[in-house]
Amino acid sequence: MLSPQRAAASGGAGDAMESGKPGPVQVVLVQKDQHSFELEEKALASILLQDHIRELDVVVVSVAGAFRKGKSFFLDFMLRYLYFQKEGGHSNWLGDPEEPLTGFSWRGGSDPETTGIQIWSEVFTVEKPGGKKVAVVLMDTQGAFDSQSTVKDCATIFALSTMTSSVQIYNLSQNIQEDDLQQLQLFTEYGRLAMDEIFQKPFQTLMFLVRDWSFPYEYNYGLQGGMSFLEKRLQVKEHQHEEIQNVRNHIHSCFSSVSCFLLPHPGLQVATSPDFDGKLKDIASEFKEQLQTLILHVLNPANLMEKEINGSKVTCRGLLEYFKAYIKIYQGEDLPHPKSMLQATAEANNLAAAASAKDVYYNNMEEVCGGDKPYLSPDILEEKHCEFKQLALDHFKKTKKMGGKDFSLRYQQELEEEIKELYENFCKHNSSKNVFSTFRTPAVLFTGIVALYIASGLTGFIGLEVVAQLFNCMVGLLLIALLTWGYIRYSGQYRELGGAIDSGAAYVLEQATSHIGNSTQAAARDAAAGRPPSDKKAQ
Ligand SMILES: Nc1nc2c(ncn2[C@@H]2O[C@H](COP(=O)(O)OP(=O)(O)OP(=O)(O)O)[C@@H](O)[C@H]2O)c(=O)[nH]1
Ligand SMILES: [Mg+2]
Repeated sequence: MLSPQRAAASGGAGDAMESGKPGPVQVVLVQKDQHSFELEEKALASILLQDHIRELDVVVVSVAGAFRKGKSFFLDFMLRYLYFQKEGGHSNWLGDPEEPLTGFSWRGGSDPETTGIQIWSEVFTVEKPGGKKVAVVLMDTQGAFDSQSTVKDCATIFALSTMTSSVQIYNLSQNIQEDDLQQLQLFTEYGRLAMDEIFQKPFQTLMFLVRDWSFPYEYNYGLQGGMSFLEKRLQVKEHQHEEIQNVRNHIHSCFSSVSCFLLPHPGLQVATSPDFDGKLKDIASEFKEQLQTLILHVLNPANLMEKEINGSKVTCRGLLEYFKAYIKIYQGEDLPHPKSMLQATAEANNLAAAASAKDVYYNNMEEVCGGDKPYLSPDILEEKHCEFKQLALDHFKKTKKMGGKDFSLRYQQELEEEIKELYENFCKHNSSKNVFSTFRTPAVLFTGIVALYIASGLTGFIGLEVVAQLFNCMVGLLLIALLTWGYIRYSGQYRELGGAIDSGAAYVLEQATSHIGNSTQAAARDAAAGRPPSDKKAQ
């Protein structure tokens, strides 16, 4: 027999595996600086693949919630119960009043203690009323909302523990607040996202555990009071705002069963004394009474629900595989990043403002050079672009947005990029409306044919037969090019060949115009150089 009191020192989760004594084992490791997660596969396998339990259906009881709210402390009492049950189960399982509480590492103070996900190295076998043996695993989790974890970190821990447990105890302090429900909604949605092909409710039992309940005169301590309180809190009424209704419907749609337990305050010694080490004598008797009821309820063999995924029960061996699969999903980049409410709202504000500013630009440009508008000179088009771009940017800046100036600058830059792309498209569309540009290629080819034809006639007339023949050949070639171009435009086939003819014609035109331009400039220069010096002076 091994009780947690004699278990491995609760300092290092992982020591338990080396020392051979039962203790907490780190199964999900969090790198707080890098915000990354790792599965300690070997440690998890050495627990879940033990011969006597690997093929048993598994029951996983997990406790999750905000940091510093007595989660590990509560789990240690569950351990006590399970060890006393294992010994033969006498009634006073709470133990000796002088015995300090050990097991999962817990302590006073304001800084977080548990990190990642830990499970107890000893898996308990419990016989259910029908005689079926199940394996019970206890899971402790890192407290949410500490100052080092991002929303994504907290959501990942909560989601992973909810996905791998059959009973998730959501540990809350004093009350069930709307923000508690909203966080639960966000975290469970993050979990649901990672599970593909869910045919039923994705998660099993959720128990709201309200610590330090101070209103027993409204709702009694315990399960009954808790259930009436929860019913009131999760009520969906018609006149409620959609947002309030959504949260409640989401919770009901995610868990097959939802319950609530109201636990009294454990006394000032527990909450405030730096010397408190878990001795029963220092704990308020009302708390101990309700704690016993709670643990007997959660760990009652009749209430132990085997872990099910998509309707089939999971064995210890299966649980290891699920752990491996789920952690991979959270390590990948496929899932969206859950964000703080402010950040998500600020992003949505900025995106909406940018979209509406883009509309301002687009609609105004459409008015000027849209599909049914005639060709516009490129200079005027650019002028209009600058005017409407400024209008759009003013609209973006004017719209009220959360998140501050620096934050919105990023979205403004993106908006400018998008406007630039739109402008390029408008330019292309506009130039395609230019009649000359449409007929540029045939015009160039036709001019070439006429010029070469005349040249062939002239050279033939002065007796240069060979040169005339050469010109005739070139006329033939250009004629073929013209006909081919016409066929390609008509049929839409061989577009690459059509493109080559177009760029050839464009090149010839460019050369010809630049040549003409150069010779005009040279003529002007010559004319200027030929002027008498007196003229220059006179100027
Ligand atoms: N007020 C109050 N304090 C409690 C209760 N249960 C335990 N504590 C005290 O809360 C402190 C933190 O206990 P832990 O079990 O380490 O808390 P935790 O939620 O596991 O904390 P993290 O691991 O940091 O997330 C200890 O000083 C306990 O004595 C309770 O029901 N009410
Ligand atoms: Mg803890």
